[in-house]
Amino acid sequence: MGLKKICAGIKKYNNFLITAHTNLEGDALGSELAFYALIRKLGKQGIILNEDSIPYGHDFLPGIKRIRKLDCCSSYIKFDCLVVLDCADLKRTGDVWRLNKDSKPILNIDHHISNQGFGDVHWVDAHASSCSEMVYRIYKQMRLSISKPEAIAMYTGMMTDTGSFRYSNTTSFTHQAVAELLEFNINVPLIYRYVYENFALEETELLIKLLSKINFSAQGKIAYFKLKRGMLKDGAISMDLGDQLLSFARAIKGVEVVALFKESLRAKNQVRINLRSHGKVDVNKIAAIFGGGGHKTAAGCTAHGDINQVIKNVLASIHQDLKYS
Ligand SMILES: [Mn+2]
Repeated sequence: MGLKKICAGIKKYNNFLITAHTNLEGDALGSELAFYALIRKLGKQGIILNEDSIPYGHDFLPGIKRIRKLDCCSSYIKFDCLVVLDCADLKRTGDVWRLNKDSKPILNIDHHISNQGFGDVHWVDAHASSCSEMVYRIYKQMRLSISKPEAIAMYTGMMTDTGSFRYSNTTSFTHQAVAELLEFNINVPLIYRYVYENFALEETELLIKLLSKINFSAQGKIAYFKLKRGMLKDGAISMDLGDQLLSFARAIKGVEVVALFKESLRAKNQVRINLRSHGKVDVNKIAAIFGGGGHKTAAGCTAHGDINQVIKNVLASIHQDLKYS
């Protein structure tokens, strides 16, 4: 299955429920907004709905107010097709997938290598930089014109998932797409500032505190952070802050893999794990051992159990992989 089947699917239905993964970030939001604009250009209707609320710093995205958060009224939403963006599996939508009580057809558009192809029509391209880049390709395939709001949305998605066009998922196609989007006079420095240089002072203080708690293993090849629930009692750590910790650690000479272990604020004995790699270790495979997935150089999973035991188990798997890489 692929792009053409997705386009045929879009043409077939008229009322879309559009969603993406929990812990929203630039690519989830960017692909949702660009996809919504696309179906509107085709004269169709849709609603964007997510389990989580809009993350800090993303209010600049045109049309962001249109994005709704799951609540008790959500079960009354009528749709004839569920569109799942940027999700390796259906459960990554949180509880949004449960709204599909009547088993309406599902379109699955994603770039995670761990995506097994759920849904009635799926298009999974692990070589795409981002889900936003895939939505860009739908525009091209359907010969739809792009206007400034969706150009901003897709640019933000591509920028976010490529670490500002520096990770290995950045291709010449990504740059070609971005070159076209920049024709709309997008204010790049402003987007960058909103997304990356927008820390609240309290977050900065927390970041400094957390950075000082960095741990190393495997002769400095693994760097990791253990974030206990109490450390985050002043509100959840934002994805951005987690990203800062991961980015900082992966910039240290000799570090091959970075891991962030975070005790869940929602459920006891649940640990969220974020992994980054320079490529020697396939962190998608490591995450898969613990029921998660993602990309070769960026992946995540949720493990159950005591955080110290979880750290021990995950580090053992990474050690094993380092030995053979
Ligand atoms: Mn993505």
